[in-house]
Amino acid sequence: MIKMIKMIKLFLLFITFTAFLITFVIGETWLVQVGVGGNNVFVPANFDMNVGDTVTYQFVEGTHDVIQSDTYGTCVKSASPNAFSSAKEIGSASAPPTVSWDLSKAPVGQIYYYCDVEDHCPVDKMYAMINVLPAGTPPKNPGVKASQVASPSSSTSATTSPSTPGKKSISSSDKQVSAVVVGGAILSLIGYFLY
Ligand SMILES: [Cu+2]
Repeated sequence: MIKMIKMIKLFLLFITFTAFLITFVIGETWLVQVGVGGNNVFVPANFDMNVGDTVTYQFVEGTHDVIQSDTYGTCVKSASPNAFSSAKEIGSASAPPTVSWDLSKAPVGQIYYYCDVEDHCPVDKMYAMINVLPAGTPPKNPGVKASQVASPSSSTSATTSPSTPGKKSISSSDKQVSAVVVGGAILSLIGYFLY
C-alpha cells in the first residue's frame, strides 16, 4: 500500500516537473508570413508572445526583409548594436525561405520591425510589432504557432489558415520534448528520494 502511494507521488511529481519545464524551458515558435497574397504585409502584424519564444518569418511571395526599428511605424533601423536584420529574401509559395528571430533574451515590452525593400515601409506601411509578455502570462492576442501550420507543399494557397491543424514537424522540437521528459523524470526521482 505504501509502495502504491509512493508510486502515485512519483507520478504526480513527474507530471508537475515536466509541465514546469515545458512551460518555462521550451519557448514557443510563432510564425509570421511575409508577402501574403503578393501584398507588402507581415501576417499577423501584431501579436503577443512570451519571453523565451522565437519568431520564424516565412517568405511566401515578393522580395522582403525584416529589420528591427526603435519605434512603431518608423522605417529606420534600430540604433541598438544588437538590432535584428535579415537578408532580403525572395518569397516562394511552394518552398518559402525562412528566417528565425531568436527573442529568447528579449525584454518584456514591444518589439518593432519593418521591411526596408524599396518603398514597402513608407508607402505600403509594411511594418509590424510583437508584444513580449513575461514568462507564464497567457497571450491575449496570440499569434500563429509554427506547429499549427501545414507544410507549404500540402497547402494549396499562399494564405495558410492558422486554424489548420497541419502536420507537426518531427525534428528538433520533438528532441527538445524528449529532453524535457528525461529532465522531468530525473527531477522527479530526486523529489522521490527526498520524501
Ligand atoms: Cu517588403
